[in-house]
Amino acid sequence: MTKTTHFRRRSLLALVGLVGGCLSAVAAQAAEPDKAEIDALKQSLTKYEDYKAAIRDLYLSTVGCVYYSGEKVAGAMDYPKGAMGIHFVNVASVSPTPDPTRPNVLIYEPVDGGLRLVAVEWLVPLTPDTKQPPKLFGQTFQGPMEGHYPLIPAEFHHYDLHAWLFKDNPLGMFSPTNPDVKCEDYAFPMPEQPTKMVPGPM
Ligand SMILES: [Cu+2]
Repeated sequence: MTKTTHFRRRSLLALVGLVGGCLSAVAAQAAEPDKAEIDALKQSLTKYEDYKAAIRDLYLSTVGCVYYSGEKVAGAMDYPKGAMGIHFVNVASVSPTPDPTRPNVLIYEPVDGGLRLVAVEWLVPLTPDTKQPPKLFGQTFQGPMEGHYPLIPAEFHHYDLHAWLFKDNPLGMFSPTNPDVKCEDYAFPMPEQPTKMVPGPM
């Protein structure tokens, strides 16, 4: 091979690498949530750092601190080892069209005898009119799945999306479980089996 062809090949490879890099940057951007939107949402929810404010707005505690062993079960959700924490659910706000400014669930972690706001969650019921999984912040909801028994009836077939707005999650902001959330040292730890999936829209 002459020096020139060698050089050309290298520049071509570099160019291909550059184009590839740009394309993957675009793809990553599509899935990346809008930071300003997330910041505004966090800001609007900081009042719920006081769980009593959440209760006054009818986000009601489901008491158990939910966590998963990371066990893989066929036909069930793939929940990495970690906790979801204590869900405070505003049932009346649940609708087929999720409101990005109003999550249906506030999630608390038991810390030093108190409750620390760590995450929020949207629940979207699966209905005969469901055409596709809902999306918020560029994220596709997980599911459809049964309700998270025993704290939610199994018959509540739904999609859901978690967002760890108030505590870092090494698995990512939208991972369902957070390995850094602990349910030990709390009166009502609630180990759960990964939730069963159900057939989606036909
Ligand atoms: Cu949850």
